[in-house]
Amino acid sequence: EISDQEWQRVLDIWGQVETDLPTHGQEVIIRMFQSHPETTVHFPKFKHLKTLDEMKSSEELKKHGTTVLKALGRILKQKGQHEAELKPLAQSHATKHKIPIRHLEFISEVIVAFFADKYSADFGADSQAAMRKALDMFRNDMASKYKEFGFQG
Ligand code: HKL
Ligand code: NA
Repeated sequence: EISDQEWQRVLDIWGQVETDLPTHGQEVIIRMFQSHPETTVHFPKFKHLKTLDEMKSSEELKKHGTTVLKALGRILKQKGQHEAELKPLAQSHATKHKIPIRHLEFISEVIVAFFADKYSADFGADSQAAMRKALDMFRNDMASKYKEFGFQG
């Protein structure tokens, strides 16, 4: 159960993230690739990006990061009432991209750690805990939907 105050904390930090989605999105994807290199297997289109500089220079990577954060923001703003937003996302990640739940856990960890680094003053322990709860809920609901689509994740 996520309280109104916890959702408020989540959406407060999201307001800051939304001031520059491309930069935040790029950083999330790059940190995920670097801390969990096995996540790169899902992206043949980024296979040519070997170095950090190459990743940073890729407009396509930045664009992908932007759309991911846009989609995540749309979901978080539903404050748990996200069935309509989640279903098509779960379907594509289960049946088309075949993304293990474990990898959703990686990106969740990366998001919390990155925001904690970047917004140390405005994203303290309570806000981090609230964001973790929201991302846990997102992931649990993705996992249930995965099963409906016949993917064990
Ligand atoms: N993706 C998300 C969100 C996530 C924070 C969790 C999210 C939100 N995705 O070709 C595509 C691939 C996508 C998308 C198009 C692809 C490969 C892929 N995604 C991989 C992943 C991984 C594996 C590292 C993880 C952890 C992850 C997590 C949102 Fe993800 N993704 C898309 C999207 C949207 C922007 C698109 C799909 C659009 C869609 O499904 O429309 C019905
Ligand atoms: Na994309």
